Amino acid sequence: MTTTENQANPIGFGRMLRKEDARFLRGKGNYVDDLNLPGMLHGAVLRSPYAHARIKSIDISAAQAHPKVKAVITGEILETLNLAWIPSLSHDVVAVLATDKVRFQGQEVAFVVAEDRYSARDALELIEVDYEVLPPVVDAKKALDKDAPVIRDDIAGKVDNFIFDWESGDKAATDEVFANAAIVVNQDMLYPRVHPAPMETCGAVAYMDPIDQKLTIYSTTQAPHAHRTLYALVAGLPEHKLRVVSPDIGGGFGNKVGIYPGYVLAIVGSILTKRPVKWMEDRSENLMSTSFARDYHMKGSIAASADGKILGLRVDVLADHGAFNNTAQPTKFPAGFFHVFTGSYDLMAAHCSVRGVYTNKAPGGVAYACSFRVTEAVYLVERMVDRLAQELKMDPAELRMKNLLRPEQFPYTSPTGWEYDSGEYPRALRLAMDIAGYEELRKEQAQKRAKGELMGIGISFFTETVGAGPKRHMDILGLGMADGCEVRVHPTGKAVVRLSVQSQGQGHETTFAQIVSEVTGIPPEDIDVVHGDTDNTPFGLGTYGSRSTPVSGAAAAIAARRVVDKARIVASAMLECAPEDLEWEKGRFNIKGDKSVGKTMAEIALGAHGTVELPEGVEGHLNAECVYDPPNLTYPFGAYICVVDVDPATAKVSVRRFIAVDDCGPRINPMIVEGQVHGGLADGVGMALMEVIAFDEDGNNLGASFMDYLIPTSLECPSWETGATVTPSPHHPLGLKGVGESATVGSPPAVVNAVIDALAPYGVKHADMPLTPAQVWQAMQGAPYRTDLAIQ
Ligand code: MCN
Ligand code: CUN
Repeated sequence: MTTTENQANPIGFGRMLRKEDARFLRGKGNYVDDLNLPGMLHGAVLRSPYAHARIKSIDISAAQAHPKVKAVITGEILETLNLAWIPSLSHDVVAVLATDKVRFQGQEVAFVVAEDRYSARDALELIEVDYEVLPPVVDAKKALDKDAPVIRDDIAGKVDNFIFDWESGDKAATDEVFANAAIVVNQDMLYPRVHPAPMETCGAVAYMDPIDQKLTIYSTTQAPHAHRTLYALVAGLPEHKLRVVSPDIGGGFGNKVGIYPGYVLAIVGSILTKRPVKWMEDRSENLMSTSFARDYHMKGSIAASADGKILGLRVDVLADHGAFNNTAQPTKFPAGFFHVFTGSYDLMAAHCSVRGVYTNKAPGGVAYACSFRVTEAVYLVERMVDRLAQELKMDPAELRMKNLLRPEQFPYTSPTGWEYDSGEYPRALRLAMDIAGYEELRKEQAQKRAKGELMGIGISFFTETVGAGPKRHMDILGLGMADGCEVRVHPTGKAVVRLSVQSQGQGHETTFAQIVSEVTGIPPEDIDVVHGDTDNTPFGLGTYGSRSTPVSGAAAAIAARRVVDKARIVASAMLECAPEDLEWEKGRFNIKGDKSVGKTMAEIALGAHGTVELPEGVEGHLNAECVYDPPNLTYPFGAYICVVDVDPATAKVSVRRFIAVDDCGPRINPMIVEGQVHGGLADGVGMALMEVIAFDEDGNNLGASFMDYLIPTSLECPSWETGATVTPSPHHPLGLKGVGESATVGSPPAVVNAVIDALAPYGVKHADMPLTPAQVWQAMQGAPYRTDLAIQ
């Protein structure tokens, strides 16, 4: 595989400016809210002010009388269409509009369609809802109390807030390992509720064409094909009369995977009014009612020998899923991929159990660059390893080096049954330590500690689990997780690639052109990438779980290879030789041994569309497709080191340095990969230090604006120092692994480990995220200043 580092005109892999930036940098992107169809109406959602209340009555008469209002929709009206409740992605139902009760603050209660956005919002004020307020439960632990109010009394026979019990690993073997271990460390920790908070909120424009009865839904979705099929299945709409378009998307981060009530309401609004209807959330609606992430209460235990060989890992989780179990993950995985929690270590036995509970909070759980809960899994194991290092008084880098899986152990089957494809872990950690100057940093820390200054060094090593399917294991409501790609070379040698996945900022228009370029030799600027439109792209499950490169990227590579295979036959017909007499040189076929006689891809493309006679059974034109069902996930990994300073007077944490070594196999475009990593690292600093969606006892969401939900800016982030190792995936046709969520998954524990390391002189063993000054200050009050606890 060649890599071209030429910015101007590369063929194949290498640094190349993003094609899509030509419009983004000029402010010419085309987002859902930019769409203004003739005659378009505007919808607005009335939301519940209460976390838990019975709806006694809804009076819409005044709103209906508003001169600019065209329709007012309630749950009662949706019931007549059989759309008040829709199936969730995880064996539950979700209310589109509340009928019996509201179950979280911000839940959808009614929908107004009006001539303009302002009138729609004004008319919301005219709707009279008579609520009987009920006691809410926002604490996952209290939700399981016997006398806790039952949130889901819509489910026949439901008498508690319990959703599911699920476990993985060998409990007996783990118990035995723990019983015989020299040292066992226990630690409770919370991964708090956070929100992906994409720059663009969610929205849709729906239009039912009254002539041909075709419904087009422009929406902020990461998975247009899956949405179309689910609309067809749930609403009974004919799928060939449905078109889902996701135009430019201003960040998804998992927030735009599921189907939100607003999308359905825009569709119903258009069907009722026979006009296009736009619905766009505002920021508070996005933060209050769309998919959140985490909310995992974890009880971890780690067992080791006295000299620091990790033997076993155990975790018991209480998973707060909010009012509806609506997490967007492969349907057979109620806890997502959490059971990959043994991480990057070679240990004997492991067991995890997860209990899901309902609370009066917005539903969700899997969003925010999470790889289906690998985020929580990595946090758990990386904090546990650091806790063990603390107890053993061992350097956390040394402890990791001692326990990391070794290259010769791959392919490796984890104690909970995951088959890691490839890895060279110690090399990545060593590289990160070299970039950081780890040993020097420890010396500096010791000197600072002697002066009472608080400096911390935190390490995290993660293994990511990305690229879902294979479809025999993974599906979304029965739709197998495979993806399609079509490559068509035009007569003049330019090409179009049609993808089932959808970019929300990841740069697919560039990297997928580079994949096809790498295989065919056609320059990437001559390859157009089409995505995000079900009428113009092959079926597939969409972009999340960093699956585009592992799955759709493989489909693109294979389709492109099929094009090259066909090009050989066409070239042989043109050159009047046997196909075997030709030799491939990226972008052209030559007669073996004579480079002066050959045909370029452009010549071959013209030939394929021309008059040359092709062998019996070979059709004209130059195109191919592939539906790729991955044989396994890919397992990218990385070693992260964070250096922080904590102000002893104010307890404020400053991230001084952050070193990230990522291994995602070969990099299609190193610049884009670095961008993905930079963004994820900022996410990690945000979650570790400032982001949290908290609730008061009445169930009021305390993070419903960017004044309250803090996200990091460049001021909180250092200049990232990145490095790379390259361990190809043995089963991907180009060796590629995904990377889109790696840094978000891997970085929070590095920051937290650094802060706890800085606080070691205070005897602090753990503090939950976000490590705000208040939180750090509290932790520091636990014990007087001591230097003997410091890891040397
Ligand atoms: N890439 C590469 N070489 C590799 C692997 C990836 O050049 N070896 C490139 C890819 O071609 C792609 C990008 O890196 O352009 C990310 O690829 P991949 O890891 O396959 O992830 P996806 O494209 O499937 O993106 C999804 C992932 C997820 S799940 C979240 S959440 C997230 C993330 O991407 N959301 C994002 N990164 C985001 N970046 C932006 N700007 N916006 C989001 O919403
Ligand atoms: Cu979990 S967030 Mo991404 O998989 O869309």
